[in-house]
Amino acid sequence: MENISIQQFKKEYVKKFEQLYAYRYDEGSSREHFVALGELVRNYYMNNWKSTIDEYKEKETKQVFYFSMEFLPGRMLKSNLLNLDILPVVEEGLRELGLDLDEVSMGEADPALGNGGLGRLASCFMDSIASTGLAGHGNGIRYQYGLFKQKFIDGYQVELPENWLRNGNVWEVRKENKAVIVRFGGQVYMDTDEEGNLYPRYENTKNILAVPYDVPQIGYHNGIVNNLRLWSAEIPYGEEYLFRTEEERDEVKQITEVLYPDDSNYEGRLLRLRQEYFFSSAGVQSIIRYFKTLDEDWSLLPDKIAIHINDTHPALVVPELMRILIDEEELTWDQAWEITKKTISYTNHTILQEAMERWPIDMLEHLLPRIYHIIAEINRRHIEKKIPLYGEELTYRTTIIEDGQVKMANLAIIGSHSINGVAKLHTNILINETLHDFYLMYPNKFNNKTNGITQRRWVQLSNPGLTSLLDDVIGTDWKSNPEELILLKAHVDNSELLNRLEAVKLENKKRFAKYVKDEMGIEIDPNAIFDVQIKRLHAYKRQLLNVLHILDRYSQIKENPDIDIPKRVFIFGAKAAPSYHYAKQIIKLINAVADLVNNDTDIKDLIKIVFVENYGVSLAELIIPAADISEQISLAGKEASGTSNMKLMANGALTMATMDGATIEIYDYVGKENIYIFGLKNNDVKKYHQNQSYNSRNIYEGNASIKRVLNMLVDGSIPGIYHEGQDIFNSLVKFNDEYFLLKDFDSYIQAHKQADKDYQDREKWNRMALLNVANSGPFSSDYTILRYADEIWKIEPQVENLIS
Ligand code: 26V
Repeated sequence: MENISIQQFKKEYVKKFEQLYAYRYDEGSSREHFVALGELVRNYYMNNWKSTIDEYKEKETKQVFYFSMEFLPGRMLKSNLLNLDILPVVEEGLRELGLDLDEVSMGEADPALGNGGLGRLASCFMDSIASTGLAGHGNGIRYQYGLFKQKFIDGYQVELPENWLRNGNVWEVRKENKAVIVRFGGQVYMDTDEEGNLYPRYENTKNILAVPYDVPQIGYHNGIVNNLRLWSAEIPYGEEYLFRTEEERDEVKQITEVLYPDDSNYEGRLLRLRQEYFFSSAGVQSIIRYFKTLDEDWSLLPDKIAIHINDTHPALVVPELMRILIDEEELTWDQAWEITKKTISYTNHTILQEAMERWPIDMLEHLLPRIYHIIAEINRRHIEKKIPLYGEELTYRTTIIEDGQVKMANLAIIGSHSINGVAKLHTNILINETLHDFYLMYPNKFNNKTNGITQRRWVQLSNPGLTSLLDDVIGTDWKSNPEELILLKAHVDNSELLNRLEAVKLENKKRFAKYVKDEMGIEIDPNAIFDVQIKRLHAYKRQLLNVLHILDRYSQIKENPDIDIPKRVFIFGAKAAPSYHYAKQIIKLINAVADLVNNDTDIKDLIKIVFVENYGVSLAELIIPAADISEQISLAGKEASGTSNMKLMANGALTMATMDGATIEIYDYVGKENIYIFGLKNNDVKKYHQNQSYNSRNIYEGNASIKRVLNMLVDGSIPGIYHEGQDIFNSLVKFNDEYFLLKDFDSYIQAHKQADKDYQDREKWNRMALLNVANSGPFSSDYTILRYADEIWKIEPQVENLIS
């Protein structure tokens, strides 16, 4: 982006606005201003978008395609301005026009095309791929409705549709000329042509048109603009007569209508399988079409293209690529198989067995007959080849098809050259436990890639106060090379700086407090400790343990009103899957405890509870800079990585944590003095399971404070939770507390007592906060993505990087 002056920007902006709306710009709403600004900003990147894509093609640069069922980009306006290096000019220009960029930015819808960590990671990766100058693109689904909008009614979660496209989307470009056909259903017969070659003949298939909408992925100050391609399902032109009934037409629309709001409990739903094949097939077809413009030699495909699959949701790319190479390009099975494996790589994102995808054979065979044939043949050859090497027992434990089901993780591992976990512990658990049989077969496929986050969105954009502090103290190089944040360490004893850090935090807390007052009518004290747990609601993440701590603290204060502890504000943000009954009961519990505690004047505001509605990327941007404590309290061995832990750390929050996921690596960097660790370790949990020696009722009976807190769930102390209180109590006492909350309770309480004490010594606290910021550099997704590029995708940055 060549330099643009404030004057010029203002002129162009006013002209753009008035051309769009035919009235004066100062009469516009934020939404209209957002659209006008978006339209103008498009002009600033369109040339680079075209030249980036042209150049990759001209130079035949190897490109990676990141297939993900979910992306959570957040609002894109400010991020695009930042990366184009025109944020200050636009901000000032608007100010001079009497407009406020932050307000204009609120006119943009936040695309919630994902559930949680996996989708947000995909978007951090898209930003990092472009910003480190890598040739890489996203491939996903353009859901008409994003993740449901959450409301609380009487403390219960209610889900409303999220029609994020209602007012259009300025960033996307519909590319009808790049549409492809995706085939479903029907029958397939193997026939021979005149030359005696076998080929599949299809009958009665339903052909759906996949239309791409491309969204630019702008690199940070480097002129690169990559592509995020989101597919939408339509009836093919001129074939409307084949979709005569309302039902048939609806079936097409439905494919890309809604995002499944479940992120942990696998359900074999036909529509979901349709979605998975739809975007996998469309993506592979468009890649193949591109490759054919370059080369005739199929063996070069893995030298020009890498396909990465974000969890198993796009695992059908394996048989789809095989299908195209064999059926359409007439390669032999062995040729096609080598190419497929070399092209595809896979990331696993979960340890939970209940989240592993398995499709019933009948369903797959019916919906995708040819694809099923190919999977069955992959499986047959796998068994035939591995039995002589590994014996029957091990081989049969690794089959793709078993008990009438197709196991997608097994397909992804067998059909790719790389499988990685997302934090060291997670990868070790895959290697030693969950996927051990595969590790014995393919030790070289396994590798770790600890997750990361982009400091551009999560520090520069969301925390301008911290950003200018950093610029003043260590210079600006950290922005392109976040490891430079470690330079901050040299200033750990500079008390003036520590005070400034505290002042920045206070400002951010005031900003959030204002939101809470305006939106929820709750008054919170910015001098209190802001204690934050923001993530999907799930039993293993143990929001309930957080609540038990609050209830314990509440009882202590009631007992001893003169207790000398700092004020605390407990902040929650969490959506529950609509069908996840227990998670929804915990939402109700948190809201009921909030009602009780927030309105109890006896406790003199020593505790406040804020459960924000509709937590998502935009709210995260407001909450994270205001956090003092980051709750990462999953049962050890359950959270694959976590990424809010990294965002919170980068913003100077202290982590309250079990040794789980990437939090272990945070601990390794900041050191034990600058983090609060409590609870069982993964090995302890394993031992309890092996010996079946855990007995939560004994703990309940033998621990007075636990007993007091749990009794509150059932004795009417908390109004309005008659059923929920009983069910939750039973889960902890009668059904043996699956996630060991009671076992970890005491050490959790102790850790919080230590945090109270430390907060009263503000210099100490600020020093710890500073060291957290200083050590957060290694968790930049830029480094993560460069390791993917180097070790898995074998691609190199196309521009000079400051990163060594
Ligand atoms: C899983 C499933 C399984 C059932 C079908 C629907 C569905 C939809 C989404 C998902 C994603 C669950 C996996 C996930 O989000 N894992 C999270 O990935 C983060 C990024 O690697 C990681 O930080 C979190 O620890 C992990 O829980």
